[in-house]
Amino acid sequence: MRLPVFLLILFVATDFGLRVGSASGAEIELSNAWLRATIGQSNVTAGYVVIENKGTGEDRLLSVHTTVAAKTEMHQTSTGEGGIMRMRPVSNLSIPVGQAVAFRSGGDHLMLSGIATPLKAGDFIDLTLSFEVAGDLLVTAKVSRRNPYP
Ligand SMILES: [Cu+2]
Repeated sequence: MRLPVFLLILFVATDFGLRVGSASGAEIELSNAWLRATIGQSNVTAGYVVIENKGTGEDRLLSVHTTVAAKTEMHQTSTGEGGIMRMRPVSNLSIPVGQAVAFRSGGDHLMLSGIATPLKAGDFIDLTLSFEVAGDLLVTAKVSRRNPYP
């Protein structure tokens, strides 16, 4: 009797999750994820991903997590006085309908710190992006010295 009950619970839970997801109107697509390979013994690096909202409702990126870094922040880059680039962490990021928000080299980026093991070119690292509406989405990032999606 145990197995059918378990399957029923799983089915109900999955069905409920799908309904919540489709009612919200947010449909998030993640692409071009990559992390810059760490240099020497450095324990920080930047990450990049394109987030596209193909749904009918706004969504919001709340946090990013990966097991290889103690902390992953969303950083916005701006050019200040004298053309000096500054970056500051933001607590969340709006993903408007029909738009693609890109973390890209030279612009907004993910900032990974507390990396215990160096990230080598050719590695693949899973990132979990938590959205207000779409929930947790997983994307696999390629580790590279330069943008592998030119
Ligand atoms: Cu940064």
